[in-house]
Amino acid sequence: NSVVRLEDYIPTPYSIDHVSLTVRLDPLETFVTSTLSIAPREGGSEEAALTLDGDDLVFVSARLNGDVLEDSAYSASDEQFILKNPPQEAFTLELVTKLAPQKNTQLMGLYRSNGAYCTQCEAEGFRRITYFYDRPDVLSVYDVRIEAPVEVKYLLANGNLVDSGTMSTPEGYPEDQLWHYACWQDPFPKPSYLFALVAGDLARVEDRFVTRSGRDITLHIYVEHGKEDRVDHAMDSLKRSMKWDEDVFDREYDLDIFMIVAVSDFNMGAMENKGLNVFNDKYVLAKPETATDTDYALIEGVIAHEYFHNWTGNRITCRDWFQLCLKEGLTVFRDQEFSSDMRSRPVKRISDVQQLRARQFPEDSGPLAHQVRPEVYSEINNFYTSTVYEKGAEVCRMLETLLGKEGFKAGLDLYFDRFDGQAVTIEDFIASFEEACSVDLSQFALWYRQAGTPDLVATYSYDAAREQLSLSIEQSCPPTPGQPTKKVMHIPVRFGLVGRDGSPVGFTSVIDANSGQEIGKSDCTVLEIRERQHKFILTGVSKDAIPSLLRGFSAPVHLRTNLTHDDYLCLMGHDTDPFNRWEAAQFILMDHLVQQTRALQAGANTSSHALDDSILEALKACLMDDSLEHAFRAQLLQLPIESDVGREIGHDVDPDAIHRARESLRHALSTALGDSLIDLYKALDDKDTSFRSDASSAGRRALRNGLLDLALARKEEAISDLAVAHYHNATNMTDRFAALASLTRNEMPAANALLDAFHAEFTNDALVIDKWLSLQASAPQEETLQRVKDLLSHPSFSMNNPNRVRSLIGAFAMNNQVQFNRKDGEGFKLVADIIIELDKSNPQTAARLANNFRSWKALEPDRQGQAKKELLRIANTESLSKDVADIANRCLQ
Ligand code: BAL
Ligand code: ZN
Repeated sequence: NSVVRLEDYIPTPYSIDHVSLTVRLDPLETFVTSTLSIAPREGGSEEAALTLDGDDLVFVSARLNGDVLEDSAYSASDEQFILKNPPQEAFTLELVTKLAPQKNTQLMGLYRSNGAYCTQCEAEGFRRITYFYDRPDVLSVYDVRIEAPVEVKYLLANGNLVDSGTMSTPEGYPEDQLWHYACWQDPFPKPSYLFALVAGDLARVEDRFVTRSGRDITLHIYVEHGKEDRVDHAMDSLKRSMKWDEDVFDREYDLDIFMIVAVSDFNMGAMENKGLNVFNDKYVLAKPETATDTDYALIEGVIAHEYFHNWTGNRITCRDWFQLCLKEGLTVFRDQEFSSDMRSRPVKRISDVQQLRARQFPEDSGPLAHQVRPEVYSEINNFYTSTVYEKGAEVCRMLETLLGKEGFKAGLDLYFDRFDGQAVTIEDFIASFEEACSVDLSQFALWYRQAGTPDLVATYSYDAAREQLSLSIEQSCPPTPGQPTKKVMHIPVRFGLVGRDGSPVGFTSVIDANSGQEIGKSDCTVLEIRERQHKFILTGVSKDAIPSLLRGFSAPVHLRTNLTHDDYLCLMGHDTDPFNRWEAAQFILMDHLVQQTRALQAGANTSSHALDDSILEALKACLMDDSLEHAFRAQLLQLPIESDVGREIGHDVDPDAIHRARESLRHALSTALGDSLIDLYKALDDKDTSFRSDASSAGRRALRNGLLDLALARKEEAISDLAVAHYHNATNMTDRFAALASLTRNEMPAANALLDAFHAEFTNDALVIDKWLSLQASAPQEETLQRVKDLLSHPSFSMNNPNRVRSLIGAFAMNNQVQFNRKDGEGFKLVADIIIELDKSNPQTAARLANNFRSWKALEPDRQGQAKKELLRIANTESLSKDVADIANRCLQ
C-alpha cells in the first residue's frame, strides 16, 4: 500500500489561480466544464508535466488556450489527467468530465440526497468532480455556473450570487423542459476541499445579521420541505456564533451571504465550505417534541464549529493534510469556548473531558494511536480522529493555560495577521505564539509529535515545622506504534491547596526544586512540568493541606497521586475548582469499580466489596446541595462508563465483569440513597410544560432524569411505574426518551411495549428513529445481538444512510461493551459482516465502524482471539477499500 509522508512535501510546479466551472446537472449525466488559469510557479521544476488528480472520473474532452488538444499531448484516465508539455507561461486548460451523481454511493464528490444534489469535497472529493490539484495548498478564486431544470429550484455554490435566470433547454432534453442557471463568485482564494454545490427543491428559512462594522449579511438555512419548523435553534446558534467570534476573537464575516444546507445523507457531521456549509440534518433540525437537550447542545456546538472555520481553516488553511489539526484542533477549541460561554463552563468542561476519555484515550492507548500531527498516512479520511480533533483542542487549551488569556490572544492575532490567505503549518502556528509572547515552545511542540497519553505520578508531603509542602511529579509516556521511546514533555498542571477542613490554603512562594529557583509567588496557579522528575516546594504553607492537581483538566494526561481516599473525599466536598470536585468523585468510584472487577474476575461474588459509607455521604451531600448547578449534580450521578473502566484496568479486560461490577455499584448507590432520589426527583418537577432549551432548564431535566435512572437500578415495580408515567406525561423528547432509555437499559418489562409505541409514533421521523435504533443496540442484555440482526431488515433501517448505520451498528460497537465484546465472538462477527458489506458502497463509513476494534489488544485472551479472527477476515477480504484495509491492518500490527 502506498503511503504519503510529511517529509516528502513539495509544492506543485504550477499554480491554478482561477477556476471557472460550469456544471450542467443531471442524475446520470452531469457535465462539468472546468476552465483553469494555470501558471508555472516561480522556482517550480521547469517543463515538468502537469499531473492533476482524478478519482472515478469519466474524461470527455480537453482544450489548451481554447484549442482542442491532440491525443498525444495528454493522457487521461479515471485517476489522472497529465498534460505532457505544458506551456512555460500562463495558460488556460479546459477539461470536461461526465458524472452520475445518482450512482455515487460513497457520498464523496457530487451525489444525491433525497433528490437534491450536494457535494462533499474534504478531503479528496473534488477530484471525483473534475481533474485538479486536489490538495489544500493550491488556492484559487472560483466562478461557478450551475444549470438545471427549473424543478431543481435552488442552485447554490460558494461566495456571492452574481447572476441567475432562465436559459434555453440544452440539446438532448425535452424541448418543453424549462431550464435555469445561477452564477456564483467567491472572491476569496480557497483550496478545492472547500468547494461546494447544492441544488434542489428545498425549503428556505431566511434571517440576517449585521456585523460590527455595519455590513448586512443574509442568512439562509435550507432544509427538506416540511422541516422548516425545526430551524429556529440552528439559526439562533448561527447568529450567536457570528457575534461571539467578533467579541472574543475579533473575527468578522466576510461574504454578503452565509448559507447552511441540511441533508439527510452525509458521511460527516457537517462541512465548512466557504459561505455554503453543508450539514448532516442531525446537527441542524430541532424542535422540543423530537430533539433532546443533548441534540440542542450539539447543534449549537456544530453550527459554531463550522462557522468558526471561516477564519480557522478557510481564510487560513492547511499546507497539507498532515496539518489537519491546525484547523480542526483550533476550531474545536473555539467551539468548546463558545459553548462554555453560552452555557455552564464547568459542566461543559466535564462533558468535554468525558468525551476525550471515552474516545481519544482509547485511541491513544491502542494500535491506532497516532500523533496530533501525523507524519505518514495511507488514507487521509482515517485521520479525522478524536486525536486530531479533541486532543488537538487540548493542545490549544494548554497553550492558553501556559501563555494566559492575553498572551494566547496576542499569538492568535499575529497568526491571523501574518497568514491570512495562506496555507500553513503547525510550525507557523507555534511560531506566532513564540514571537508574540517571547517564549520558547520547542519542548511544548512535542505535543504535536508524540502520540500516547502521558502518565503523571504526583507525590506530596507536608513538613509542618518548615511550613512547606513538597510536590514531586514524575512523567512518562507509554510506547505507541512507531514510537517506542518518548522525550520529556512540557505539561501545564493547574493547582491549588485545600485545607483538611475544606478551606482554601495559601502559600508565599513556589520553588522549582530541580533548579533551586523561585518560580512563582502566592498567585501562582500553574506548575510547568518540564523534567522527567520535577519537584516543587511551596513555602509559607501554614497548615496541612491537600494539593488539588490538574484543575480544569489542564493537560490531557493520566494522573495518579499519593492522595488518600479521605483526601479525595475532602476535594469532592470542598475544592473551589468544580472540575476537580467531580474528578475526585470519579476517582473514588473508579477505584471501587476496578477493585470490584478484579475481585469478580478472581471468582468473588458481586457483593464482595461494599461501598464505603463515607463515599455515600459525600455523594449525597453534593446531590442535595442546592448551591450546585443541577447539570453539575447530574454529572456527579454518572458512574464512570464501562469502556473507561476497561482502559483503567488496561489488560486482560473482561467486559462482563466490568458490567456486573458497575451494575452492582449502581444498585448499591440506589439502595443507599433510597427515597431521597425520588423525593428530589419530585421536587424538581416545575410543572411548567412550556419548553425552554437554555442550559439551566436542560440541567434541571438532566438531574431529574438521572435521579429516575439511578432509582430504577433497584428494579422496583413502583419506580418502573413512575418511569412509565414520566414517559407518558413528557412534553418534550428529552424527558420522553430518558424514560424509555432508563426502562430499556434497566431491563424493565414495561420497556418493550413503550419501544413499540415510540416507533409507531415516530415512524416517519428518521432522526427520532435513530434514537430508537441506537437505544436497542446499546442494551446490554443477551438478546440484543439477535435484536440488532432483526433490525437490519426492519423497514426503518437502511444500509445506504450513514446515520442509520451509525445508530444501529455504530451504537452496538461503541456503546455496548458487553455485547460487542461477547466471549463467543458473535458481536465482533456481526460488526465485521457489516463492515465488509458496507465497504462495497461507502468505504469511509465502513472504516469508521472498523475503528471500534481499536481496543481489542487489551481484552482477555479468549476475546482477543475472537477479535483477531474477525480483523483477519476483514483484512483478507477481496477488493477491500484502502480505507478499511488501513484500519484493519493497523489494528493487527
Ligand atoms: N472539516 C470537516 C468537518 C469539520 O471538522 O468541520
Ligand atoms: Zn472542523
